[in-house]
Amino acid sequence: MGSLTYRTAGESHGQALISLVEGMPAGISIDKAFIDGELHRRQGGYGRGGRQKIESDRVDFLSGVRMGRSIASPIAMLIPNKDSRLDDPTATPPLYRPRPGHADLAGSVKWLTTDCRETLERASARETTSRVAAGALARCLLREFGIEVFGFVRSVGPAASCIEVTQQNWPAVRTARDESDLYCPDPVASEAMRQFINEQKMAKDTAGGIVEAHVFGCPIGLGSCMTWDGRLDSRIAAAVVAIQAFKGVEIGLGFEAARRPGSQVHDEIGYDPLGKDSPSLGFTRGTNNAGGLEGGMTNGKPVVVRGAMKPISTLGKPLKSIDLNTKESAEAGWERSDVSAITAASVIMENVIAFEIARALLEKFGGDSLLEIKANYNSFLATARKLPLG
Ligand code: EPS
Repeated sequence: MGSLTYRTAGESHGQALISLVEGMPAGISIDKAFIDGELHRRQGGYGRGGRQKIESDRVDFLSGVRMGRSIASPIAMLIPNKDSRLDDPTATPPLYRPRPGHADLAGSVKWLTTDCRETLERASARETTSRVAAGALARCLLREFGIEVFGFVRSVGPAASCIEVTQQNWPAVRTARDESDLYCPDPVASEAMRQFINEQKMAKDTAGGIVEAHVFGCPIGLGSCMTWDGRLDSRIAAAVVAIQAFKGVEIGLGFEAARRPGSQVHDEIGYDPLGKDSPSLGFTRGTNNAGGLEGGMTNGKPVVVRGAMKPISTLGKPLKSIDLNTKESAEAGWERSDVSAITAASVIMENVIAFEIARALLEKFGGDSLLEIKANYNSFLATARKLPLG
């Protein structure tokens, strides 16, 4: 059995988006309603553009799932594009004026064309539909082990929420998030975010922000400090920065840790025998500044990640650019777009992190079927609970 991986295919206005997941073990109950629900959430939220009124993203399983369960073969998911018009040159005209911030300029030079459309169709964040499908599929596996992922919008421009998310309060916080069209559980901050987005819309400008995700229920020891690419923090960081328009990632305290002395950063260790049957085996930490990861491995505390998304690069009031054919100064091109896609970003980040956690879980406890993996998982925890081994 190989490791859990996924690939995506599809252009923004091509026929469809595809997500191909390999390495999913047999016997996982596939919750299509949950996957479609995550796709629906990705499409929603305040500040999105006209495209989301056209599409109603849902997966069709082409392979790998039989009667609602995985059968270990590659799982191909198809999400059709209703706004499919890539082969019609009048409906998808060439774009010669690259948008600052987008892939347009670098891609056009790289692929030796002056038509930015050839790059932008694939660079578009529409592709994140496929990533959410893969991550939501991986969450069907994680749920079997009591691992849950929760993401929300922490800030938009200068409007930020100070809400604290804990192992105890997160289900209530999630309910509050689901009541907000800013995907932010804090109503006062949501209102400030809405205002900031409105201001940018009026000014024909765009807004970015910070999204945050928490993973609950990971056993100790996912990932590894033995190889650089086995470190789970590096894999999570790579998956997050690979999301369109993301420019930064923080784990736990993140950059703030660099400003504090060690005594105010590291999480003191204790032990509570009452917790010995939990995935954290009774080890307690006074704080979680490490964001659940030490030495590139889960330490039993929630994994906490933040990602910074820059503002959308298609501006209603375009920035200065050039015409790639004439090299003369010109305004950047305009395409239908969003004022802010920060709500979508929170859903995308949540799901790409889930995929990395699922991959690491299978690396540690892997087997061909859910039953085998559960046996490995339970046997590891039972042995770890007996430490020191005689
Ligand atoms: C998106 C679909 C796109 C854009 C947006 C995200 O659809 P269209 O180009 O047809 O309006 O709204 O893409 C970008 C922000 C981008 O830079 O390309 C989606 O489904 O998320």
